[in-house]
Amino acid sequence: MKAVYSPLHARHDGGMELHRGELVPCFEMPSRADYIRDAVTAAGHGLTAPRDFGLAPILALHDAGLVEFLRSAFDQWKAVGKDGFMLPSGFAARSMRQDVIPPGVNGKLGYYAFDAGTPIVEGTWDAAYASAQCALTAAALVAEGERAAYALCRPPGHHAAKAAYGGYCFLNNAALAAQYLRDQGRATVAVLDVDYHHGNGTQDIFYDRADVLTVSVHGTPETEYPFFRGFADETGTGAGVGFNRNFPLPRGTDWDSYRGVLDTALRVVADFKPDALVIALGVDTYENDPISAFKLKAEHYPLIGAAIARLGLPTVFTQEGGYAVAEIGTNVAAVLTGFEQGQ
Ligand code: FKS
Ligand code: ZN
Repeated sequence: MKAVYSPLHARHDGGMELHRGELVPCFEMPSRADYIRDAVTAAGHGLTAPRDFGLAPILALHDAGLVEFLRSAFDQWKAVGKDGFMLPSGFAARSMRQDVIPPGVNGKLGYYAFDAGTPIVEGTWDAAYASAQCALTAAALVAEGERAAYALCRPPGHHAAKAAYGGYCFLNNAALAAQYLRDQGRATVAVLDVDYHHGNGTQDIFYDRADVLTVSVHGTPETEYPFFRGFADETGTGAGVGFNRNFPLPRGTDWDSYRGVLDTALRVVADFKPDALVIALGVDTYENDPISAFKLKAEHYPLIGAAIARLGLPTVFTQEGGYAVAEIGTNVAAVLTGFEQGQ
């Protein structure tokens, strides 16, 4: 399948993130995309550049204030004499006002961010915008008749909510792909998120809608990031009740326990009878991932791809997480190859 890739991803090189009480070099680093690009190319998936769909699809899903902040954040940072990378130092948590958007850049950081692990640098907007265009382009390829397409999105997207960014994510690439397919006449679309972390942003964006089913299989928020979303009792609101499903799993989950839950999640998707599918593809479920705690092995990624293919749906893959950098490319390529061989 075609792999949509932009070298602009490299403009986002975050520097340091706050991780378990320490500032450490970002796990979400540019070389991730280089490894993936090389491995998917070697596996025979031809690279293609993104088209430019502009800001309209982004503004259709994300709050205009968030988008404007992401666009201008680093300029505001420079205007107060700063350089390097931006992290928030105070959040609009319980007891704090949500209805006042702070005028200053440090206040805005804490207003729009939900963690201190997602630095913004000078090139972040360019990279996030290009990443979103990669997802939209992959969706367009599928809308135009390809069975499947892969968007090599970096930065990732599934934590980015309507009006908040975090978890290394700024714009929700998977949600943009799903909405694009809706806009091209697919009446119903499912998003299945197999990243190690709960896809809280995608859930947020579609939480009150019945036309886009969101399903996520992930490390339990009892112990895992993003901690405050991803529980099984989050099933949707209003018209969306029943159209969000979460499958939290404990640390240490291996393939034998994972496969049955993946099958259940795939059955939920199949029962919805969607016209198209978006897979939020993280390979941080891998046993050697430095920030995650599942125990999947390289041999399991083709099986995931084949199981997804058996749904028989037009499918867009968006790249999400995976931090065992040297193995990330082969694991991603294995999913895509498994999909093609399993279809
Ligand atoms: C800060 C605390 C924990 C956040 C983990 C983010 C995981 C991101 C991801 C994505 F797909 F979005 F990239 N870090 N150090 O893997 O879900
Ligand atoms: Zn993840």
